[in-house]
Amino acid sequence: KVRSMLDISFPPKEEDTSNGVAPKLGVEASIEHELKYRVSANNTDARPVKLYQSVAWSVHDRLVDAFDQTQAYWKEKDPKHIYYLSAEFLMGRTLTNAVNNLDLGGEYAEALKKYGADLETVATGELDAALGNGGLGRLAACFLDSMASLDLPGWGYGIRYRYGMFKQGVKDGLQVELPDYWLDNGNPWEIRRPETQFKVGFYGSLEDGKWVPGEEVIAEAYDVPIPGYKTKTCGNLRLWDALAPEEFDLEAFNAGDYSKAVEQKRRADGITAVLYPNDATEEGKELRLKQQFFFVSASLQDTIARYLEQHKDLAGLPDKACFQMNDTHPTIAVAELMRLLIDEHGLSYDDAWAITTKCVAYTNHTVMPEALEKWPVRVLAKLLPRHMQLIEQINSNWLDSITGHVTAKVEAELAASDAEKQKKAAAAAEERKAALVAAEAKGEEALAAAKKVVSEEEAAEEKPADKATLVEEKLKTYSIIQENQWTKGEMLVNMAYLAVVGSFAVNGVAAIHSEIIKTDIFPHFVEIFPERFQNKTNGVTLRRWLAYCNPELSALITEALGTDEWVRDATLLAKLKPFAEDAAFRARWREVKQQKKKALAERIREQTGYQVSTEPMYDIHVKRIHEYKRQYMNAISLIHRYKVLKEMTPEQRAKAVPRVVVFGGKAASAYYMAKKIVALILSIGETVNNDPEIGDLLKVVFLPNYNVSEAELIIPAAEISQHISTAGTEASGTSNMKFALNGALIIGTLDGANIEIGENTGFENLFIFGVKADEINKLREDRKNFSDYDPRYTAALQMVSSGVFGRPEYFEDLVASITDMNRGNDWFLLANDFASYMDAQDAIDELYRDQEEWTRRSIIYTASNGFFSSDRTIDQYAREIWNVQPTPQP
Ligand code: GLS
Repeated sequence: KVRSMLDISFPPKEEDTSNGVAPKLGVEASIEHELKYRVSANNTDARPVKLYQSVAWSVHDRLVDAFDQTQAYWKEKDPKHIYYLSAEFLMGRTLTNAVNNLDLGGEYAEALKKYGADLETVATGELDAALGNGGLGRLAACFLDSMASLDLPGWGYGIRYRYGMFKQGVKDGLQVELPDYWLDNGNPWEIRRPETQFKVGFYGSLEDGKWVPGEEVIAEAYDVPIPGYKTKTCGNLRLWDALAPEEFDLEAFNAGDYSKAVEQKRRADGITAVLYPNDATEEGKELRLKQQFFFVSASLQDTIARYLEQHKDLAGLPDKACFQMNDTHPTIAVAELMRLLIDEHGLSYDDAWAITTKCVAYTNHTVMPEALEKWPVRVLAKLLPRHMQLIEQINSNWLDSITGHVTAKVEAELAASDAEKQKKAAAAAEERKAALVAAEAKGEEALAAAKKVVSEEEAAEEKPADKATLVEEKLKTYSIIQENQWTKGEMLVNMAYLAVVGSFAVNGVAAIHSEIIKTDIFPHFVEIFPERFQNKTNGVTLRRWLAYCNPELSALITEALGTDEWVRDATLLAKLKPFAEDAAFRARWREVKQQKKKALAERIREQTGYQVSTEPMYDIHVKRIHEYKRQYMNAISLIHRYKVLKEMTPEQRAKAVPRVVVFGGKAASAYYMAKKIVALILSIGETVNNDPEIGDLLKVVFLPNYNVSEAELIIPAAEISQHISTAGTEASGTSNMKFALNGALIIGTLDGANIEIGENTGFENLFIFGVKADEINKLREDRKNFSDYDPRYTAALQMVSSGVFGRPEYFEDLVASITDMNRGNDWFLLANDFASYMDAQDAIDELYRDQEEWTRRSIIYTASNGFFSSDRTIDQYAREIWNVQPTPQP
């Protein structure tokens, strides 16, 4: 008898079902085992990286244990799950976080002594997993950590991009983009699941109402275990890779056509190749939609398949699953869930709609028009014909359902204006009558002329508006499918509208933002379902963003509070407040900051060659480069600062407050102005940092390749941090929270979460400046006649234009974008805010002279901002949107 694989019993019949090496080998032995067998480090000189890999694999095994146990437990208990659908998860490094969340820090530190290494150094062998652009993707990563730490049954679902966010380099004073080979050294943090695959179709046609895709790819799962903090719970991030259904076309190969033979594979590879391809071209657009549909379809199929393993009736799906759509990127989920329920599982349209709208919720993360996705109907209909058909049906049902409401609204408006109009019309008719009587008295000819005038007037008189037309016009503003306002005749699907109609909850990410989406983006939807709109102010995980990135400060906090419970319960940080008044404690607080500044100074030297002192104030401005975030305004202020320092006498200079100003952030490769802003900062640095007259009084550093790991180094070193977006533009911001928790003071506008940070910390402790969100529209209107330029501002721009920082022609259109009425006209209102920004900067210098008061405030910041723990945010989502319960293992 030939034995088959099926004869092998699994799990092993003996009592040992403990899964692998971890429980059998202690930490030290497991590292040794991995070093020798898994990464084969003998006889190679790549031992430092191999040591990281071995440690990572050793931790991996322990994670797998926690993961298997959690998932088995949840399967048995069958609680409702939250599925967080996101095109981005900006995870950064995993090692330190995993070891500490598993509470194995001590054991690993001990084991590594043998190699003369510490965990911190070994951790630098890991490449960042940069599967996200910035705040939105990092928020998703923080949320996963909090979900697991709160024992909430939840998975993330996303895409396993082979190339993450590009690496940023600097060459000849400009940003250059390099590919991010993050999987190069293998990835110990993922588990490939060839047994979990789903087909995802594209293109094709509808035959007898049924979709026959013209192209199919296979989605294959990779699981990334997400350990909660000091709990047995280990959640999951499931990322999809795309495979060709037939990797290799043998027929084509035999016919001599090698390139055709691998064509399918090439096409499948393209889908998961790179994070957010360039959006500017048609091909790019289609590929992005393909990515979105690819991961959404696989995730929904996967969830439904697991549900059906344990349940028969899909009507119960909303009791077991909630899909949170992270921005509009996964919005096609609304149509795909409908398709799966109707076409694959035989439900009626109405039943499917009832289920969908109980399962799906939507978070809006931006009010910037260019980021609110609208897909051309043409593109959608070609790539996903069945989905386009469903969207049309959803839209038509939606418009039908509100026609009554809209008609009543039109009638009310008409009634209001009718009375007024009738009065006017009656008066006009009287006048005309009088004119005819007067003309008649003058004879035949005059009467004929008057009659002509009257009939012309009557014809020109405003006809009562046609109600039906008004209703039709108004309905268009609610429609999911709309005409492109720029390209007449092109129809677009407004994905945000589809998301609102298809979801049972819609939320913004900070209090002000959640108001703005109600008043400016979706006001007409608020009329229909006011209860759907909520706020969930963002948060950050205190594990990564305080406990692990700043162990020195954490130790001090723990010592003061007499417990490290604050890592789990951030409200306890409030108990630090009295320590702000303790001079000895303040001295120790400063010592920690000094240590972190030293580490950053070392990094700056390594990356840029600039030697910076650790004495000056560390002033940090790190985030994606964007006009609305106004790094440019900061740059202009630094030119002014430089000019002032140059003009000072030596006595005056001796009294100046020295600063090291650090910028970091990537400009999207196709974002013309953002790249020029990077270049300007680099040029200012080049001039200022090499000016012997200036010395340590001012250094302007652009630290390349800002990413999660750099942030972990930079944020603890900050003394002041800048969050200076034009009011009303930054939905929330999350680095502001990280800086505040690490005791950096904030200079900022009344925008996003700055406002709530101010409320918690006391506005008097922040440096707030600038116009308010509700003034913006009028100020933009007034820009046409703006002339009130601050002379410091004009002089600084003059220095750019005259070439003080080199390449004046290159910076010409950057300057024009904020000075020329016809070329941008300062859309983000730098000129309006500059003077108050400078006042705030002066106040910062003044306060820094008083180190005791400065440190006091720094402690207050940490003590006041526990609210911004993502545990609090996730707890609110779980209670107020998801209805998902903590399910810890006993
Ligand atoms: C963003 C916003 O711009 C940020 O203000 C916000 O903090 C973040 C997370 O909610 O989402 N939206 C976006 O498209 N990218 C972001 O970082």
